[in-house]
Amino acid sequence: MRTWISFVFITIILLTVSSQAANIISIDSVISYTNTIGKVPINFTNDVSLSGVELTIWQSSPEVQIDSFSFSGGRLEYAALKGELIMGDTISIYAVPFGEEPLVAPGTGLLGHLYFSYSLDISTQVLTIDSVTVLIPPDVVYSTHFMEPSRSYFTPDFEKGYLDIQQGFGCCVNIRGNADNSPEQEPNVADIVYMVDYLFRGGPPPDCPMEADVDNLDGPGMNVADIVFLVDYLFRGGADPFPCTVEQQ
Ligand SMILES: [Ca+2]
Ligand SMILES: [Ca+2]
Repeated sequence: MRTWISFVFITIILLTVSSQAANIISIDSVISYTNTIGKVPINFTNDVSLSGVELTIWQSSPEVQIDSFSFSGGRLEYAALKGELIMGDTISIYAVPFGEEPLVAPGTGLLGHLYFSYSLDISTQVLTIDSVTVLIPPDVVYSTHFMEPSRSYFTPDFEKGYLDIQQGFGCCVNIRGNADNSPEQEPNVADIVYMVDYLFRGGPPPDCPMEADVDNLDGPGMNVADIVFLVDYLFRGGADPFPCTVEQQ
């Protein structure tokens, strides 16, 4: 009897899970830092062919701005007719294959990435990203729908997400080592040259002292040990530079 009840219970759970997974848009929950931007993946699953996707979501923090949405690398990147409309704390995203473009075949994967911006001195916080319906009188509605080729549409399941903004430290971004403050952030040989110039040839100091303190020792300044550490990392398979999220020693 107990086995039979367990079987029914598990079957109900499996049916529930599979029906939830059939048509769903889900917002990932990710961590970002006060000294970086926020980048949140949005995924969707559809079990029927779609002729369009519309998603309207809202974020909860007055200190955070929705910066943009990118379809790059996503399942609807190919659609020519797509875009986003930002309305304060809300964004509506749409993609509609048209002309000779194929419909969105059943499947699962990335819709795109939502980008958030905020000031360096933002307080640490967790913001909610949830679906919303926006009515603009007299007759415009932004909502969340999957469109079918028959021109009918339906509301998929939705899974909200969170952006957890944690404390970063100062000017440093990602891992340390970008001593010359170049836009690509990843350390390379130009940063070694910059550090050598500074220490031994009267060159300018790093804009961000933490970027040059790659070994997180004897900071906040830098010394030759930081250069050796970065050379080891780039050319000898050495350890990664310390992340910017570890407070300087
Ligand atoms: Ca650099
Ligand atoms: Ca150091």
